[in-house]
Amino acid sequence: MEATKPFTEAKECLIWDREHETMPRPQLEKLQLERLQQTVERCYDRVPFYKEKMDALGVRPEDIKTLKDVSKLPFTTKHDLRENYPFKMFAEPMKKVVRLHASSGTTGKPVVAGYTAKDLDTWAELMARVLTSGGVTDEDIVHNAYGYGLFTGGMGFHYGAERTGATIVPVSGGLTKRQVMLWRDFGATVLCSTPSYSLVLAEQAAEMGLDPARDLSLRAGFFGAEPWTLEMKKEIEEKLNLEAFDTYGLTELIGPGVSSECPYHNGLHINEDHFLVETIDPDTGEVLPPGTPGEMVLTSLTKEAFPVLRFRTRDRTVIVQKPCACGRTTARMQRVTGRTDDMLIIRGVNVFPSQIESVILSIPDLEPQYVIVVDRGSSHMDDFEVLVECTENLLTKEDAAMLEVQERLSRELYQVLGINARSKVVKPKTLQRSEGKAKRVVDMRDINH
Ligand code: DLL
Repeated sequence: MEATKPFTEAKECLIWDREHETMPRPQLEKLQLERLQQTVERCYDRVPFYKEKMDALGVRPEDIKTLKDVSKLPFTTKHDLRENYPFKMFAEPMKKVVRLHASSGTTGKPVVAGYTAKDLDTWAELMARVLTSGGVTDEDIVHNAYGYGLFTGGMGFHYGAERTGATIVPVSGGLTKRQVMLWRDFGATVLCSTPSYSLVLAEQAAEMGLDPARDLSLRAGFFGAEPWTLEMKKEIEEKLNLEAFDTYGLTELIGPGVSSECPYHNGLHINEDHFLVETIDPDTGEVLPPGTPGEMVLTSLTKEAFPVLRFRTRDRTVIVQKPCACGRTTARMQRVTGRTDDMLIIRGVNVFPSQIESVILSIPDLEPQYVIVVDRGSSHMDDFEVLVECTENLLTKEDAAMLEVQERLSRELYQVLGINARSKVVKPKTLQRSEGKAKRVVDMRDINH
């Protein structure tokens, strides 16, 4: 895990809910068990899907006597949630549901999340924890560029920031030039956005002749909703002159607010009093001991409208239970390196987009704007191409320089992946930008063949 120095050394680490975030473990586990038992009972009694699944496994709510007994419960998958679209997973009548959000599913039906008034209150509390763990107080101006709407990012950060007393600027994604003007004019100190959109904003600021260190007041950013490497983090911190905090969550569990980094940057603290975490082997479903890499599985412990048992996130991480120097006792997850279903199999080799991103960002003449295209060639061999933008600086050099960078990229991709990739260095600002989550992989194999 990375370890960098706390960003405000003079300031003690701020904690929003000291009682829960620093609770001694035995007490925390007791609270988790009570909440787990209540959640299982609620699911069994109110959600036919869970009753059927639990009956089929021969498990009843009263069988949950310890936290380990969670492994007796059935998993919930994205597929299960889609099958029960839109409201069949809800444990409360619609009369009690005061808000709906939905995942940004590009294929098929989205996953729909319902919230009671109490769920919204819990969520705002969790988001206040997230922002406070990055040093946000009522003196901050929070520029929120996460999309508002069905996506949970915008409203999640919005109500969390309000709860801390900070001034929230609800900009949402898009109209990039205007965003940069508002950054400067309002004196935003905190940015909330996807990592990829923060780079689009940085690019725009540079185009407008702004130097973040001189002209902007940003000092912290909360980035999540998509995988991003440590190299990407460094790039964002340098380009925007701020400290980047990794923040994680998902629609199925609540939205953002599941876990977030503290100033020690050694993993994301999981809000364990609200979410029970396990790691499993994605192939066998077997529960793995803490410290072992695997797929993260989450159970909601306090949700009323849309409780979820053992949700298979598909996100790959490692859970660490050691206490942290910030004072929190909650377990930490390492930054998510990718999803188990993001893995590309190219000519029989497993390739993770994050490996490619690391290689690109280790080459100084390349920008963090890239796209990976996989197709099936005429000989039925997978064709694999990586397109990356170069810096303006490289353009000023001779043509040979561009070719040299391209060759270096191909060589280093081969060293890391063990297969040949065609790499193509393109001019700056030619690849498509996104206002939310970036689309880095275009896999034509399923579409064309
Ligand atoms: O992305 C919620 C969110 C909004 C999180 C704003 C953080 C900030 P979904 O659209 O349901 O919810 O997508 C959830 O995004 O399963 C991960 O694969 C990925 N993801 C979320 N945060 C991170 C992160 C929101 N910090 C899916 N690092 C999750 C890596 C992340 N991947």
